[in-house]
Amino acid sequence: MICVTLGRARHKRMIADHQFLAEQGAQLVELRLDYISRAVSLKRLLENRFCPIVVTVRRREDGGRWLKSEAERLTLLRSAIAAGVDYVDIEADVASQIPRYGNTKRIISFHDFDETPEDLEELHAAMAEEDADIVKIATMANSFQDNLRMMDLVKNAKIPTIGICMGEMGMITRILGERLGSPFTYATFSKDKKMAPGLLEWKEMQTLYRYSTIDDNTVLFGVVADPVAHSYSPLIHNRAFEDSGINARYLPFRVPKSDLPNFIKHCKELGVEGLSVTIPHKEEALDQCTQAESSASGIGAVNTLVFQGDSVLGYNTDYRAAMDCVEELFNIDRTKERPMQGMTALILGAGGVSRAIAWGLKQRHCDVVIASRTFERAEILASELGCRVIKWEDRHDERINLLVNGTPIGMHPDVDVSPYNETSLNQFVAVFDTVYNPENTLLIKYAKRAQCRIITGIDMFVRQAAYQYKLFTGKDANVQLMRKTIKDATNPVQLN
Ligand code: SKM
Repeated sequence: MICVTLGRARHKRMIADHQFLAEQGAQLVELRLDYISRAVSLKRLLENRFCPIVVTVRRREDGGRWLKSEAERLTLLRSAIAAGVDYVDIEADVASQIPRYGNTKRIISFHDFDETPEDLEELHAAMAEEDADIVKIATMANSFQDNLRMMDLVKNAKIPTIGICMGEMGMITRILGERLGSPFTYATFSKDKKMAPGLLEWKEMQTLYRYSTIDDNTVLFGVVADPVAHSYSPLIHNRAFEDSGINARYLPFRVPKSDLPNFIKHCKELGVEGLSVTIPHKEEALDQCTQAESSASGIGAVNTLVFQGDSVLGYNTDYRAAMDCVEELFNIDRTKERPMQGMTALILGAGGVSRAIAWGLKQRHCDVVIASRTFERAEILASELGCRVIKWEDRHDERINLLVNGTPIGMHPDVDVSPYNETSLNQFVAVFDTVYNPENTLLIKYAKRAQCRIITGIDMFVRQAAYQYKLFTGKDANVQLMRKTIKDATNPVQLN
């Protein structure tokens, strides 16, 4: 079950949104009375019980907005119990002052916005002693280990327990709540109303993660990154799983660089069978592989891990996807030994994606030139792969057949910049922008105007994801659906 948290300053809005949520099928709504700006009228709020409710009056030190006295707050909680609300949220340290009455269930809560305390078990035991029907512990995750400790606590608890790690790093503790045995988890009504760090949107929990149908047989996949919230991988992989009726979910794992080996070690016990890997983990992930395909070793990075028994298999589907795009665009004969001999590509940027594309083009005997805003990085990449290097300022002077943007220049929200001048483009240059959000970057717009042939970031993103899907499930992905899903999400709706 998902409890949708509702915080509104006015009674009228709180009541209207409660009704709306109930009509949309919400099974439980948390009314955050600390959000109400005037004197709270329980009578008005509880007049119509559109669906079961949790009443919460959160103090400021626990992340709430309550400004009045503590005595008034406790009176409000007692009154809510007297009015027979379904659940009341009582902070552990005041629980002894709020007696049980009627059928109202007691959620005994604890919040820590800085860390996940070491003594979680003792904390839980003490909270359970407070005549708790449900124990709710919400703490800040500062490492992936914090999630593991929290999930263990929930799984092994003898009384119904909601254990949440807050922040982007803790998102999985929210998504996997039901599977761990939590009576419910929390979600927000809409994204613009972020009421706690890492809180996901109700609709997202329902339609993207399909929370209530995650069971013990659900196979997990995910993207490991730091940060991770910007990634569109959960969107397209989950849509594809749903479409093909596979009982699998794809989750966002925010893991700091230093935590990656430990995280990979725990994937098996978490039920994770495969991962997409992105910034900043692609190189380190290769070191964690027991076996890697030759292209991944050659590039020095993986973007895909598959766990099989005790083996960690590494792949680089960025490389495969990018080469498919280039070969198709130039109509390259793959049977030729040196299919791109005589062609020159200029790659802007010296990060992971540039490395994968440069390696692929060099394998095909293309002349590759690297330009990066940090000259030293370009030099290192060029010398490792046998490419030429030029200064960033000289990038418009090269005669080229293919321009590849491997920098983030032009990416949302900085959409009004291009890494290359329009005047230097012409119909004889093909332009490949690896930025996928937005698809129509300023560089792609320039390229279209100059009548260049183009490859967009979405072309590449969808292909690399489709390869991953095949590696994860052994089945072909619905590529059309993946493409449509990401296009809909990244291209703003055009109003007349
Ligand atoms: O290589 C991909 C990776 O598989 C997923 C990803 C993302 O989710 O943003 C980006 C690329 O690095």
